[in-house]
Amino acid sequence: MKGVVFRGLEELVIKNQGMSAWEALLDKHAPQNRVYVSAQSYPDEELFALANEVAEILDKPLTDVLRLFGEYLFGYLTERHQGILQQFSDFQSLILGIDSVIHTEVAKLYHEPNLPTINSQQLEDGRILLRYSSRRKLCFCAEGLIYGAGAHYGVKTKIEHMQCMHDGYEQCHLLLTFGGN
Ligand code: MNH
Ligand code: ZN
Repeated sequence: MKGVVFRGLEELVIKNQGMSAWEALLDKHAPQNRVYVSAQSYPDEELFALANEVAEILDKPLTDVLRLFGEYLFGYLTERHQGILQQFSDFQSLILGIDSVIHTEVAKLYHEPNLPTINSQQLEDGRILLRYSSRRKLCFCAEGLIYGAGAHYGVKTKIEHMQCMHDGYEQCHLLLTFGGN
């Protein structure tokens, strides 16, 4: 996972729990003197260990923590890549462009990123079936990113996790229903 993702988590933890909480997390789950550089890659296990401990501290399910993190991450990433966000005029076109535009752009900007495969299919206006697959099974983080995008455009979004890799399926199916402002 790229450092930019760790830095998003770092910012979120420091905002909510303070610097010393973050340092304690690093002490426990990262090598000594770890500094996350956005463009560099770090072990996925390190992110999972950090997220797991945050879940324990907050006494919340890991899924909730990943969803909250994803929601925050959307703003964090788009602030740092404004050119990417500018290509979309609304929520629907952004969701339809995650794979073909956003992650294609990411693949040009970052050296060997580990990206999920996402296929967004419009069913009708206001409904998209999003198929997600990744070795990292970060579908709850994907949910959060989608909520973050909805918040950005002021669009109310409902996500139904119809099937999930965590239940043994090859891909997750997220049914998005959205509309209104
Ligand atoms: Mn995107 C990683 C989903 C928008 C840049 N993205 C991930 C991951 C998920 C994901 C899930 C975690 C890796 C995995 O599952 O294997 N991303 C989304 C979704 C949206 C999205 C559902 C929109 C909604 N992503 C964006 C935007 C940007 C971006 C917008 C940048 C402007 N994503 C990234 C980067 C990574 C990533 C960078 C990290 C890649 C890596 O660590 O190698
Ligand atoms: Zn899932």
